[in-house]
Amino acid sequence: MKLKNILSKSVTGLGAAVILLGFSQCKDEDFTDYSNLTATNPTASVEWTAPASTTERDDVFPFTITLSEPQVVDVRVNVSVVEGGTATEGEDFDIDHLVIIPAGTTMGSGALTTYNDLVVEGSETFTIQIGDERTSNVNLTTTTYDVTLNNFVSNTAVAIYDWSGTAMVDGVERVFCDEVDIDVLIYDEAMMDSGNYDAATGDCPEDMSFGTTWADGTYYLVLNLWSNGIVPTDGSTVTFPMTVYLTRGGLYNDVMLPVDPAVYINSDDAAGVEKTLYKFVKSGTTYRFYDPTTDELLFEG
Ligand SMILES: [Ca+2]
Ligand SMILES: [Ca+2]
Repeated sequence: MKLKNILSKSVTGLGAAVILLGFSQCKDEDFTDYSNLTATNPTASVEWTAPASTTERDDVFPFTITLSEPQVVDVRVNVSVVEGGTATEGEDFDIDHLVIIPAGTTMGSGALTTYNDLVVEGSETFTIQIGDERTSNVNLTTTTYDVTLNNFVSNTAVAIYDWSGTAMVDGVERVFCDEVDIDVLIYDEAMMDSGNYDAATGDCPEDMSFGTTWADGTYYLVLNLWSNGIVPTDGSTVTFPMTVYLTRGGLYNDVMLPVDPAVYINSDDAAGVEKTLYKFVKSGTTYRFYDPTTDELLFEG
């Protein structure tokens, strides 16, 4: 063998030994690193006082998901609405659909938001599920929560007194709301003015609230003509009919109460004339309207 070849083989052998040594060292290092990166298999627990049964209202019900130990990757937990409920997501409630527990931490949070409304309806239900088959890197028992939203009923009823309309007077169209100011006064059982002037303004229509601030008892709702700018020159009579609507959030909407035409205010009436529209009896949160002449019950609710 020529000297040149021997030297060459020796150099090659030395190089191979160095490479082997280096590879061996790298392998040890890699093993150590991978060992540190190995994900553990933590458990997750949900803490949530879900509103099993609640009157619908604007509220937030937060929940948290806690890991037994932090992870090197984000843990993602899906939250879903189980099909079959009668409540409508986006109208009656909203729910966070994804909870992320960031890498290196042990807690993520989400919330259920419920909404109040004045819609007349029954109770509504829905079911929230936390966790599903997509949950990875964590042991989480999928849990469902049933929620019942009971219909909200307002304690306040609102009456609208409306005499809007028009009439041709002396060849000109006249607008009642513009020229006739009617108030609705509240008299007590002894026919004394109660001093509640909610419906004694310049508005047309007028509105009045019946609520828990009223003492139980009997009242009279009295039409009062404040001013009238419509007086036909030929002495004829123009009638300003009154329409009454009653609304109570969650219970009824725009119920039209009967009005005896005998109490309509006319162009012949002088300012200050009064005509009794209803007898009204408040008993707790039950409101009753009676014909003031016959005492017939016209509406209760
Ligand atoms: Ca409702
Ligand atoms: Ca008025």
